[in-house]
Amino acid sequence: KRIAVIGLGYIGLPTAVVLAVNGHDVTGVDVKQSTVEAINRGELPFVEPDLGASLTGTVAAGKLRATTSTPEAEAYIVAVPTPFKDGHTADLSFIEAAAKGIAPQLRGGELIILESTSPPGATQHMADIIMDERPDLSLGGDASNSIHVAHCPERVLPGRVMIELVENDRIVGGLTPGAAEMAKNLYSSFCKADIHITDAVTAEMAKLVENSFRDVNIAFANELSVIADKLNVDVWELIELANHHPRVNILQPGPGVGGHCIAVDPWFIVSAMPDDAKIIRLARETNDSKPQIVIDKALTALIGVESPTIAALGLAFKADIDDLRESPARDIAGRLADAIPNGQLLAVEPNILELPAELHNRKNVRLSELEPAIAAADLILLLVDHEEFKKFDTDKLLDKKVIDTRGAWRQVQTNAPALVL
Ligand code: SAJ
Repeated sequence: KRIAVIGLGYIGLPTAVVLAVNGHDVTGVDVKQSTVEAINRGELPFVEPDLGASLTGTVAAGKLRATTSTPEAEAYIVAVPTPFKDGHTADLSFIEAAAKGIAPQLRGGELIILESTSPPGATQHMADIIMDERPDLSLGGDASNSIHVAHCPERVLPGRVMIELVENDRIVGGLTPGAAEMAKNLYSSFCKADIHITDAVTAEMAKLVENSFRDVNIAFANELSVIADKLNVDVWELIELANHHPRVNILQPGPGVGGHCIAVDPWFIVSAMPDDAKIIRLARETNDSKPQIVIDKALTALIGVESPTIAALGLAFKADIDDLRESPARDIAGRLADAIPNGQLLAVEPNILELPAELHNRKNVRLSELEPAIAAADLILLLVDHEEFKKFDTDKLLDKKVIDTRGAWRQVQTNAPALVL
């Protein structure tokens, strides 16, 4: 099939490559000239394991090319960003722009799939825009001027995209049953797992609900951590014990929830249904309040220390990755540094070579190795449970103040009792 993939980011580009590897004739479309040029040279514009070689191969074989304008195709896959605008509402302008680019190319018979994570109703909205531009077409049905629109959310984990694109189950929601069938056929050309068919709004909600489920469950653990702290109870022991019950499975508390999915997607439900999505909203607020709780705890531990040194261990949004986007650890490090103008913050992040600009530009923040940071610190604040930190010899912490937000060092018995949060 001739397929156009609109948006060549961390979902669109791997999808374009996988389609090309599986024999389709693929054109990638992106507004960014430098991305288009890199792809046409067979080069990856970002890091993703196993993607580079397939990209180079499919470009060299003439199965994949990139351009800045939408071509004629039999199927279109829209994988553009849906950021926030005005607080926590989804900005659909990139989807709208993609729809306006596709509309003039249509002749009837085409399949248009929205992959971007979207609030309920976005697929219909995209179809409405196309139909406004092209009143000569009809939505669904068997006529020769019919177009077919579906939603197929991505659910891959960055770092494992090339594996999960092939191995994860997919959900395909059609605006019409015919559109869902057509989308299922297209995805089954590369997806080896089950493809489940539903309507478009259910598919939109499925993606948002998966991430909200995780967010709500992490919020429960984070709330427990605050309650347990006040009761002088070790929250990790508490959760471990409760989880021995056959129907209980509590997640892990931490310094907050980061990344660009779990901390974002629940808001799309809340802003669509503000009066009804009460638990989902409270979970978001609970998780977002955790960085300030960690900061307060750290500053309390440092009362009386004239010019304190804090070792902040980890800046990434979760363990063993280099991704600092929407990271609570990074947020905490910056705000803590501001709160100790006479002190210094030694940031330890083994997965990066230099600090992000906003930390680098603060005079009292430095990137440090683990051992010297711990030796110099008045307070050790463990923010991410990276492997390096977990295997650190905790005997070296015995006379230190420690706040372990991840429960990685639960066994530490320090003279100044560990402040476990
Ligand atoms: N976290 C906790 N406690 C836990 C688990 C996670 O505090 O018990 C924190 C992490 O430290 C991190 C955040 O939550 O800051 C999110 O991490 P994650 O590993 O739960 O998820 P992501 O954001 O890397 O990827 C998620 C995945 N969704 C689900 O597991 C339901 C992934 O499958 C999705 O494809 C991805 O979001 C996405 O693109 O939506």
